Amino acid sequence: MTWTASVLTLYPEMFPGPLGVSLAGRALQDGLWSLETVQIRDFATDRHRSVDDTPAGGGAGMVMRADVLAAAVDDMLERRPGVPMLAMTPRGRPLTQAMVRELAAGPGLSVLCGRFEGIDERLFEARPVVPVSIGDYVLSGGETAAMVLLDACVRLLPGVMGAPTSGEEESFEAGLLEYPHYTRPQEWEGRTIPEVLRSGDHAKIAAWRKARAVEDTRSRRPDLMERHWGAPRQPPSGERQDDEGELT
Ligand code: 6GU
Repeated sequence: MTWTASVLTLYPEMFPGPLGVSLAGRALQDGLWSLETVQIRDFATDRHRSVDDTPAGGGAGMVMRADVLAAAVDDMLERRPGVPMLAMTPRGRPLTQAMVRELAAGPGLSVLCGRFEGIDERLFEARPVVPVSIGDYVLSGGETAAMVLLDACVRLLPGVMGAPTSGEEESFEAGLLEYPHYTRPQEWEGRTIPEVLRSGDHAKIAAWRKARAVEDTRSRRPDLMERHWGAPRQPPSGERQDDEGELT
């Protein structure tokens, strides 16, 4: 069976969006995966087809109703038994490459896209829906987050990526950021490519790449360093200035 993504959303017209072009889009056309969208509003039961209501306890915005979402989720669980059901929300557990690998290895996934201020918490208590976040910032809705998740999964599906090995060395697969890349021209604006990369000595190149991966992970992502290596949170000597703090 084809790996299939079912997206529950109030904005089905956002899909496939960026998933319809390039690598994922070609794979979609080639039938290497499939995508369906479900309009959550179709599961509303009242005259106005409402899917949200004011937050209990007061506050800004609206909250997605548990009853309407549960009806949509139940329909999906019935139609696609055994397929993981996720919900994109900034309150979710952080998406990791390990989760992506696991999802890509399965039959596909169902993903509920949060909107408004959030989702009635009782949905997560009453249904097997796993809340997932793509990072510590707030999006206007879960749809773009679902696209991120699906992109990450689809590129791992058999036959999707050009070179089947290119997933093995990349960022996070070893718990580290990937080493830096270079290509021609050999000299650009007075900057040259590290000499070792032109040496043809594959063992030396591998050692250099590993060292750079460790160095860059230590300086940019001390959290990864700590998680995977148990390393102390301290800057290495000779840390590069441009890796500090601000994005610019
Ligand atoms: Cl999954 N949804 C929304 N709305 N914002 C997010 C997010 C998800 N992950 C990070 N920010």
